[in-house]
Amino acid sequence: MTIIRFPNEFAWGAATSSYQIEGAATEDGRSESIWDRFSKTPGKVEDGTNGDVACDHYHRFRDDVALLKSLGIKHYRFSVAWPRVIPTGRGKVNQAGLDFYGRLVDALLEAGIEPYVTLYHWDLPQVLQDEGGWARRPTAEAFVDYSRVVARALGDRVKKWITHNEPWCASMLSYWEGRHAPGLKDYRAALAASHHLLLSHGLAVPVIRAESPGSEVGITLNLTPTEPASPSAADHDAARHFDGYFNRWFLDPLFGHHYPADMVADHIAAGHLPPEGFTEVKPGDLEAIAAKCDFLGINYYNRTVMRSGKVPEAQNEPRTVFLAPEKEWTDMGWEVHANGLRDILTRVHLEYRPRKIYVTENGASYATAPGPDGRVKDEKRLAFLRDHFVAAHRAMESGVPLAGYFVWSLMDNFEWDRGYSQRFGIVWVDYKTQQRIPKDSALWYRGVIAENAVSVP
Ligand code: IFM
Repeated sequence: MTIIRFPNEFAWGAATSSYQIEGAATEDGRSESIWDRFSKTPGKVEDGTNGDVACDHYHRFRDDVALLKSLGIKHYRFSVAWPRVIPTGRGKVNQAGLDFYGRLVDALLEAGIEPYVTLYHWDLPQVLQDEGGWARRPTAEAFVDYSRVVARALGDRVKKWITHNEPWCASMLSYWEGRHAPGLKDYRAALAASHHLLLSHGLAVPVIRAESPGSEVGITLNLTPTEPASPSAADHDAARHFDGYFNRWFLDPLFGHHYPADMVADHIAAGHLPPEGFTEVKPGDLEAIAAKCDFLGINYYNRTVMRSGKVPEAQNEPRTVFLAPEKEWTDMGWEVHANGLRDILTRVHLEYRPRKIYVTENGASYATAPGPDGRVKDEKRLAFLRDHFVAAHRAMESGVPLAGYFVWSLMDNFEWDRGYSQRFGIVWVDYKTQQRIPKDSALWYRGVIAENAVSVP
């Protein structure tokens, strides 16, 4: 056994998001979000389900806080639902909705758990989508006002803020690939959405700091190390393009480097942008987006290996291939590749130099259910997490300023277009009874946190 120790102040946590766990979709004045609309549109969610009830966390949050405490988890990342706080998108605040988060934060603090609040994890009020959503600039302005309201209400107690979760998903996956709400397939709109998401982040950073003195503010990106499937020039170019589409399109402007020129050229050539370029970008926008943050959140799930050539069924022109055999894929069909975490952390550190990094999500979907003894023996998830913790530690050894790690997810929940068919939780949720059962991975994680170390056979 090798024992790998983490720094004393390392933040071990777990993460969730509002639409995926809260339920209570119409309670206390919450309005419709784009995910309510999308999930209730036939054919959009694999198993035809939605987040109306989900894990019923809205009613059971005190038990869930007790669960976190019993697992020794001292850092908890959750998101605030915009349609609860400002049901009309902008304007009047719904105090009942806001109060829910005040109660949650108080319960966490009382249990000795630090809250990390994500302001936007995809549940845009539908009323704003009706105006064009993130494809339109006024949504960015509305986000800044909403951020001010939440930071003002919680900012005395919350000291870690994440503006957005995975803007790639909120733009490209949602407006171009059409797989997430609002389900559009319009590249121009996706590019506009990406810009307005980033702009809203940059404009919100100083507002949050002003409302929540002494707090740390950052943004979370989902990143994937990208490599060519072969040494051919065509595969290299496919990898360059995908890296630009997924990683650099967001990293570069956030760290003051403008949108990547090769990608702007590709988009103009493909007709996704007009010959004049990215006209949504107005004077001052890039300076705003590059607002200095206290940390960068990175969500890592898998690497991407690119093979050139168009695939008719994919929106995404070049083909993504997995090099590992199928037995090393999770139930999502994602390859297990722990070293990719070390690679992406090291790359971001060397190329962009964020002050501090958190892994704000990492985890795996495996369906492992309770056995006759009620125990959930999710060995694959445990091994997945262990190997990724080790990969993160290797990155720290080479200088990456990694401050914490949030397992995705605290509990099984609504996995977007895959519905309840995918289980990412370290805690099993029985959706009929709402019973929670910590899986073996959760019990093992409790030991990791207690020891602040990972034992590797
Ligand atoms: O469930 C999602 C989460 O909402 C955002 N990051 C990826 C997870 C797994 O797909």
